[in-house]
Amino acid sequence: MKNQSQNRRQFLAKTGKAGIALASMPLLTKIMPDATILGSSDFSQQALPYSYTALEPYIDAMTMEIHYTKHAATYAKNLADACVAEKVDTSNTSLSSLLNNISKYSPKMRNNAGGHFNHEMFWQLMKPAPATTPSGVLAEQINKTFGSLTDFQKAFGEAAKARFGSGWAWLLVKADGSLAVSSTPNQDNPLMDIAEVKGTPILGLDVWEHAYYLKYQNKRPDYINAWWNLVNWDFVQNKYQVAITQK
Ligand code: MN3
Repeated sequence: MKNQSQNRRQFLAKTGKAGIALASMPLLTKIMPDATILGSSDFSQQALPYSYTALEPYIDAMTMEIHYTKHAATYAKNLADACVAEKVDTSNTSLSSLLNNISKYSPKMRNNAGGHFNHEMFWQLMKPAPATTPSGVLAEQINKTFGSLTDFQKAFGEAAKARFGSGWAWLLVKADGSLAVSSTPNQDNPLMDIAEVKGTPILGLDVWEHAYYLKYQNKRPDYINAWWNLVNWDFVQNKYQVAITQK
């Protein structure tokens, strides 16, 4: 009898915890089980750090919802499929090391590993307005490399505007620790061994039409200018610190 009642208490404790865990799960993960089937968080879609409306008026709620639940979720799902097909052990491989060796894999892996990495970073490097500015060593390095924050934004904006078709603009830390601006086509990024300019991305802007067309239509430059109001410079600063520490 004692054992039975202990078992019952343990059962209740366990299911009680499970109930709480389920209740506190973000709604988005609940409706997209496919995106979370992989063990390592690097490989699965994480919850958005804010609501779909949080970035308005610069990025509208419908764009955010479609971008996150359709486009980005599909990259995560296709990445999972590619990892199974190409025998990548996701419990034992980091996404960045996969990207470093992407030339050894299929175009499907390249497009979706890049797409997943890029979007996971993109959600985090934005935050609701008001706009902030970089500080500390990152601010110093931006001034040293580009002249000023405005000059950096101009160079980055040019890279974003000049990218023909779909792609990304980047601020990255190169192997020698210096900063550079680049752009990549499609879902490529500077971590890939096939990238023209290689390094660790610390800021990236999605210039695929799906990222801005509902609100800005053909006016990509207006989207780029508005986006500076959303950059989470604390996140970029942290990425920078980690990147230069690892050099
Ligand atoms: Mn996108």
